[in-house]
Amino acid sequence: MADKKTNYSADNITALEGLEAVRLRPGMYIGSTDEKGLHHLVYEVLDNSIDEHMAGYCSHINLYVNEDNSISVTDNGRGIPTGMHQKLQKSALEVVMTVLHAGGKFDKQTYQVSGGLHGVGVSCVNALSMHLKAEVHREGKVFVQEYSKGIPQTSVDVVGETDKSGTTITFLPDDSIFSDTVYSYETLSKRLRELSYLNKGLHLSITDHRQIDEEGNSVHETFYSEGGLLEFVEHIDLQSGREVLVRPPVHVTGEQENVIVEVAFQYNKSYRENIRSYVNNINTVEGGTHVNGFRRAITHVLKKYGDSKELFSKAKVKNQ
Ligand code: 0RA
Repeated sequence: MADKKTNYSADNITALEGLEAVRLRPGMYIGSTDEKGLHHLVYEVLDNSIDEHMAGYCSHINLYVNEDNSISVTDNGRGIPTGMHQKLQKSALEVVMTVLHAGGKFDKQTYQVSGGLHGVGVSCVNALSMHLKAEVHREGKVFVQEYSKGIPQTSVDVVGETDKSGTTITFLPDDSIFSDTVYSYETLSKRLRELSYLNKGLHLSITDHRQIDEEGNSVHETFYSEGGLLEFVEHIDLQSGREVLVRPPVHVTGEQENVIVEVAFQYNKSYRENIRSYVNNINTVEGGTHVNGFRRAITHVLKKYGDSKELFSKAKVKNQ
């Protein structure tokens, strides 16, 4: 058996190599290094907090765009574990933040998973940040660790006491990697609104410290949906001004083999269908078997009903 010391340094090298790979080919991990990739960093961090909501432990997630275009995401979940990771002999927090694919959760058996576009985890965000600070409130203590380009600059330090639990991640994207380092309020708030409909019962907020209103307050919005998808469908028709024919939207949900499926739809006076599909909070713009399945099912049901009532044969006679 190899001794502990050798293993420890070997693990360290692996972690560094992983982060170096991310910095060498960021596109492979976050899609691109343009404005899209820049925003993807935020979505990746949000994902971890949303997972915590899906697990039933987090009700509030706040996003802050700071004056220097750094981002803070806070949640009131259980907090990233800070205890010793037995195998790697370092704080679990450091493992989550620095080991590629360690991810937010150590076991992904839980069936609800909010996936980032590439689902690469917060360590990628860390690797691509000039500076990142993780602050965890857990078990009565406040833990902090700071990193630069993914490399720890401090140990996991206890900096105070707390009666709350949760995680705050603050990061400044590396301007030697990203062609654009200015966050778009519109893009971020649009995503938060969407996430609130996709995750009913979750309170989300955005605060932009770069934009101060007449009263001296930072621009701020909150998003919350009690009805989830049903309200999303109502919102989409309301926003586009399309006249709704049947209220409220049809809303169906079911679960099979640990896969939860939810559908909401309504008819309006337009002749164009407008389908939006998501898998694990991600907009599947090219559709997929989930969308095809829905189409088949609704066509089947309407045809069966129409046939049984002889609606189609009657309609045909009328048209001749
Ligand atoms: C692993 C295990 C547990 C929580 C988390 C990760 C966690 C990660 C993130 C990332 C952002 N916010 C987060 N909140 C929680 C559960 C540990 C336990 O049993 O208490």
